[in-house]
Amino acid sequence: MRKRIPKILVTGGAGFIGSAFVRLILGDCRRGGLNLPYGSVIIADKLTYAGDLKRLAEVEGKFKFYKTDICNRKQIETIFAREKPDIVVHFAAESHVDRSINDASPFIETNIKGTQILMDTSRKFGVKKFIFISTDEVYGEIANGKFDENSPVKPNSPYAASKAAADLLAQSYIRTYKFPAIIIRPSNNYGPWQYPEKLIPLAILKIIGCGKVPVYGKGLNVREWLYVDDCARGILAVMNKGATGQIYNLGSACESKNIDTVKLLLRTLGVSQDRFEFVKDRLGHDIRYSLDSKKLYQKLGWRPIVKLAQGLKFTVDWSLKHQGWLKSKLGDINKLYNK
Ligand code: NAD
Ligand code: TDX
Repeated sequence: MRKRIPKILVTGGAGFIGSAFVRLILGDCRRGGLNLPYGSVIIADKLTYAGDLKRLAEVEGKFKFYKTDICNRKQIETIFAREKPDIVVHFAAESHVDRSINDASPFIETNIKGTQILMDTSRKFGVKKFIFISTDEVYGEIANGKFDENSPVKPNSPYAASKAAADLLAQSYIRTYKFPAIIIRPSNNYGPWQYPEKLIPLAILKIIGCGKVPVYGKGLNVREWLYVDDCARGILAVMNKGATGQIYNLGSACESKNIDTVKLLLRTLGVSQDRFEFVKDRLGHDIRYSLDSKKLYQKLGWRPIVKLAQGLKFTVDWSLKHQGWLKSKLGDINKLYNK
């Protein structure tokens, strides 16, 4: 008898990481994809400023799309009643720390309330696996050493606090209802199609526009950089082989100070090393994130493939070919950073 193909509902599938995951699962098996047939991938996305269907152009016609707000319980229940998903992969979120510092409200709504509504609806309709995309930021900062999955949650920004609240709510549903959730905590992603509010695409956009890259403080903050396609493969490994009720860190172990990341990026772009400026620091700026991802490496056999220098090269090549897309976000970015 042929195995039934599971139906996968992806929230935030028009976003940066969600779209990479959708392109992977709808893509070629030889490239690690699942080549899923039409009808088995359903995307629910509000198409906020951060959502863009252009990211899905290469798999157009291969997925069903619902423009919806995850905070709208009625609409979400209607979608679940119609589609009866087996698996939910939940990416949808407000994702930018600087915006959360300007106004936490949409973060509380989407990241906390939206996650609650999705989990309630998943329980009601008997979803078999609910993958929640959390973040390394739930742990807060760490000057030395690494966070493993048992480290306490101590978020610092309003964004991180909203993600930690949702992460803890998922843990409470696991314990209380035996809810079949799996929590993934990825480190900083970068790569094609990232919205140019985040450091790497913002820096590229500045250089394309003949400006300088704004580096917060003295550029000493450390991030663990994960190429987005590696992240998508990690999430797929968890979806296929992860145990429900578990938490998995998803990091690259590739740490870099912001100033070094920016200088490497400037080299990759082939421009002078002085095309950056130190600017006012972010409020409450976390000094360093660092994940121990042994659990995922050892139990699920996932490994990141793309090293930072190579990933930046891919990202720069892609950006130079997609300058029109990056520049189309310039008005919004200027508004965000009050230019
Ligand atoms: P993104 O901002 O690029 O995309 C978010 C997507 O969610 C967009 O398509 C947006 O339209 C959609 N969305 C927002 N609010 C919604 C709502 N109320 N209802 C329905 N859809 C809504 O984000 P990303 O960088 O792709 O991040 C995806 C997930 O991964 C998020 O949960 C984020 O917290 C997490 N994460 C991101 C990173 C990173 O480095 N980008 C690292 C760790 C974890
Ligand atoms: O202009 C800038 N200059 C600068 O120095 C910007 C936008 C950022 N930075 C610094 C702040 C951080 O130390 O660069 C680092 C990276 O900043 P972001 O790209 O804004 O990412 P970060 O704040 O680290 O959060 C990211 O990683 C975890 C994602 O945005 C989150 O969604 C994810 O959960």
